[in-house]
Amino acid sequence: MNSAQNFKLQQLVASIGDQFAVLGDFVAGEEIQSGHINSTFRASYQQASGGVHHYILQAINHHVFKDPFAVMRNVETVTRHINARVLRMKRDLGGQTLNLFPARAGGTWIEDEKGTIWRCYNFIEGCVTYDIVENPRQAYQAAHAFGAFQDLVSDLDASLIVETIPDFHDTRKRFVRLLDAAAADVCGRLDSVRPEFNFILKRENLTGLLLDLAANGKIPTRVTHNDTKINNVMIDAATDEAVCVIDLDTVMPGIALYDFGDLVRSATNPAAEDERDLSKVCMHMPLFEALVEGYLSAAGNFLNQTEIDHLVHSGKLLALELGIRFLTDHLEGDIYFKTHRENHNLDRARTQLKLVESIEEQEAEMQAFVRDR
Ligand code: ADP
Ligand code: GN1
Ligand code: MG
Repeated sequence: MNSAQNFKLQQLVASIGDQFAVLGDFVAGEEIQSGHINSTFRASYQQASGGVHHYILQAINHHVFKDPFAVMRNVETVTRHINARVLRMKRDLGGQTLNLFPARAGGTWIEDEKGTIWRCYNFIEGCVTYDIVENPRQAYQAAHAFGAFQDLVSDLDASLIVETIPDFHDTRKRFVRLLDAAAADVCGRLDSVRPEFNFILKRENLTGLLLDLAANGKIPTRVTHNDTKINNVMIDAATDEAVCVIDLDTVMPGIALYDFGDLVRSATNPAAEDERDLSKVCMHMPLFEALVEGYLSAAGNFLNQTEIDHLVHSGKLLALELGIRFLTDHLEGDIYFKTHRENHNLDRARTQLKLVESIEEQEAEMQAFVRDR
């Protein structure tokens, strides 16, 4: 970044931060690059008493979230519920929870001159997010945290939550949208992605299994997180303990298995989500085992047997679903996920499909681990 760009960034962060009830004098702002959807900044403020306070300032992506006000109402409901429950339980879940800071003009958000909605969160201190899990302890901790999150919101009145992205995990509809994108082929990219496209076509039968089980009442609808990617949980930098689940924009009624499946696809792969060398991409068994143990240690007492029987399937399904979504975005001209290089969504789609393949190869072993544990 050159100095003119940095000057603009500092001005932007300071002017947004100014509109929230933050304490101290603005020192610096920096953009946080992880995350494919919102624009996220860390703002630092010097305190009169010495020391520096950090805050998160985040612009909601209104191309993805068509009703950002509904997103904010959901986030208010969910954070209030979680904070009340954590307080009631008199249990310190790692000491930090996510809180919205009020805007000086009232409410929990501000609107900038372009009509973008911004919010301010407490910065979860001493923690980091990982795009790639480094060891089984982190996987165990992350899965435990998302299981505990599902437990915390299990008594939240689902009618208070707006479905901010309808059919978010409806893999069958995601599949149909891919077919539509391929038929339209607006960027003329279909011919160059035939192997990936055909790989997905062959697996159409996977897309409806959980939807059918839910429709038949075999698995319940719960309030779930719906975006349990490994970098959506803050992990203590010193102890590797999961401290706080973040990115609450997609908390909606859903299926618990989607949360577990998203963990499998994002936390068992020792390579990056956009790794170009596919020989590095695989489902790593020790990480899967840690996820199962961590998740069931928090969620095992409320999941039913059908849910437990489909833990492995959920990993395969979510990798396929993300493969479908990234390939669709590639065909549609990169209009949904943030991209940083040419063919970025295609590279991401390829890693997800490689993961599907890797899970297929190890499915029997994974299933045996869940059964015999
Ligand atoms: P996106 O929807 O774009 O993924 P996130 O809410 O996940 O946005 O935020 C992006 C990144 O910003 C996270 O992966 C994390 O590294 C960082 N982040 C977000 N909220 C906080 C917070 N309250 N404290 C510290 N870091 C945060
Ligand atoms: C997005 O916002 P982020 O980066 O945590 C996406 C998820 C995908 C993920 C893939 C609202 O998550 O659904 O699984 O990218 N979020 C939304 O990396 O679409
Ligand atoms: Mg995120």
